[in-house]
Amino acid sequence: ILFFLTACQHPKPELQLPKTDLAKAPIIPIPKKITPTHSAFALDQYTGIYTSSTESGIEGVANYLSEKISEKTGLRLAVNDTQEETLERMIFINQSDELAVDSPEGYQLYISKDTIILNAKTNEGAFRGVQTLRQVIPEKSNDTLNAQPIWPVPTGKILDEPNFKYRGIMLDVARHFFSVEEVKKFIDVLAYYKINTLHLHLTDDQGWRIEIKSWPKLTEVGGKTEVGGGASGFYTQADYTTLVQYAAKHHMTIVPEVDMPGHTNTASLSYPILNGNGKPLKPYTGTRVGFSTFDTGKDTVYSFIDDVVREISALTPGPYFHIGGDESLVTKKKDYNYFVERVEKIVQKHGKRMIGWDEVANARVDSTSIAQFWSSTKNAKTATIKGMQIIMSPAKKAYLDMKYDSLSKHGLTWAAYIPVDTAYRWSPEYYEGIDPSSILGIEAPLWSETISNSAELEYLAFPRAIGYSELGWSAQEVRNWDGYKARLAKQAPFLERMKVNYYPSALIPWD
Ligand code: TNX
Repeated sequence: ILFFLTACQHPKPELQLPKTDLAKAPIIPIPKKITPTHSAFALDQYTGIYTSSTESGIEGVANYLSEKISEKTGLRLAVNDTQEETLERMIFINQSDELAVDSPEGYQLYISKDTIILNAKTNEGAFRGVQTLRQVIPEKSNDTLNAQPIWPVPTGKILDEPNFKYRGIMLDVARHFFSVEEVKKFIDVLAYYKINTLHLHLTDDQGWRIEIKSWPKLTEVGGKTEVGGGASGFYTQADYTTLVQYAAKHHMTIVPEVDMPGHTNTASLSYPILNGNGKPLKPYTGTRVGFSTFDTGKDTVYSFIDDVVREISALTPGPYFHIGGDESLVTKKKDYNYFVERVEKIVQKHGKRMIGWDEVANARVDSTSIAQFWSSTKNAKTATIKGMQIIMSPAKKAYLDMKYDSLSKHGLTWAAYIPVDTAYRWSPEYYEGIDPSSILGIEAPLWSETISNSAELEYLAFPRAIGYSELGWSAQEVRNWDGYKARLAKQAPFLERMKVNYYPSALIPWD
C-alpha cells in the first residue's frame, strides 16, 4: 500500500472521467443496497490488484479477477506486484470481519476515483463480490476522453449478501451424458450469477454416469446407453474429482444424486440381483418414468448402496448426498418408506446430509434431512412439520426443461410452458403456504430427455437460469420484472463472448 501511495504522487495530467450511475449498472442478481456517487474509476493498464494477505485462497480470487478482466478488456493486471512503479490505481481485495452483513457470502464494494476496495469476511464472499465487479466494468472502453483507453467503472458503494444460502441448478447427465468440458463451461457461466450449488443427477433408468470401483459393471454396462440410443459415457472417479475441484475454484458445491429406489433400470441391468423380480432386464432408451425399482427387502441392496454412498461421499467435499426418491411408482408405499429410512442412515453414516425429492417426506425421516419440493405442496408441508428444510423447485415455475412456448426447439410441456417472465415472476419465499422459515433455497432442475449437447443445454438454461439466480440471491423487496428485464437485456455481450447459445426471448429488449 505504501508503495502504491508514493506511485500516486507522480504528477500526471488529470484524467477526464465521464458521469456514471452505479444504480443503473446491469448487475444480476441485484444487490441489497447500491449508493451511487456518479464519478468513475478509470480501469486501465496502470491498475494493479492487491490482496490483504498472500494466503492462497484470497490470492486465488484475485488471480481469477485478473484473468476475467483480461478476457473482457484485454488488460493484464498484475496481482500483488510490489516492484511495478507505474501503477496509479488499485483494486484491493480485503478479508475483514467488520462487515455489516451476516452471511459468509456477503461483501462490500467501495468504488472511488482511484481505488476499488472489496471487503469480505471469507474468500467465498470475495468471490461473489468479484462477480459484481466484473459486471460493473463496461463492455467497451472509452477511447476519446484520454490519451489511453480506460474502462470507466461507475463509483459508489454496494452492500450485498444473499437471501438464500442454497442457490442451485441441477443438470441431468443420466438421460443424456454431458462431458467434463461441457459441465465446466456451464459452471463458468453460472458462477458469474452467484449460483453456489450444482446438483448432478448421475443415475437413472437410461444411464449410470459415475464410476464405482467396487461395482464396476455399473459403468461398464450402464454407462453405454442414453435416451435415443446414442453414444453416451460416464465420469471416472478422476473426472468427477476434476469437476468437484473446478466447482470449488468457483466456490460452488457439487451435490451428487443417485436416484433410487425407482429410476434404477441401469443399476439393475448391470447387477440383476438389485431388482430380483425375475423379469429379464433390457437397456432402456425411452423417456417413460416410474417402471423400475430396487428390491427393498434384500440386504444385498443395502450393502450395494453403502458402497456407492461411501465411494461418492469420499470424493465429495460438500455436505449433501441426494438419494432421489421420486416417482417410485412400482414400489409399495411401505417398502418405499422402509427403504428411505434405511438409506438415510447410510447417508448419515458417511457424514452427509440427505436430500430427496419431496416424496421422501412421507417416510420417518430426520429433521436434518432436506426435501426438494418439485410437485406436491402436501409433501412439502409434511416435510416442514417434521422440521425438515425445503429446496424450492416447483416444476411449473422452476423447471429448466419446460419449453418457453409452443415454438421452443427443445423441452417438455407436462408441467407448463415457462416463458422468461413466468420463470422470474414468482416468490420462492412465499409459495402456496409453505412455511417461509423452512426454506433453505431454490434450485432449477434441467432434465435432459430432449437435449444432448452444450448448445441445446444452453438454449433451455439461458436466460432463465439467470432469473433463478436473482430469485435465490436478492430479497423480494429489491426484485421487480421491469428492472430485471432491462438488466437481463444487457447480458447479451457477456453471453455472446462466452459463446452461450441462449434463447433470445422476444420479451427482452436485448442490447
Ligand atoms: C419428472 S422431477 C422427473 C424426472 C423427469 C422430469 C422431466 C422429478 C423429480 N422427476 O424424472 O426427467 O419430470 O421434466
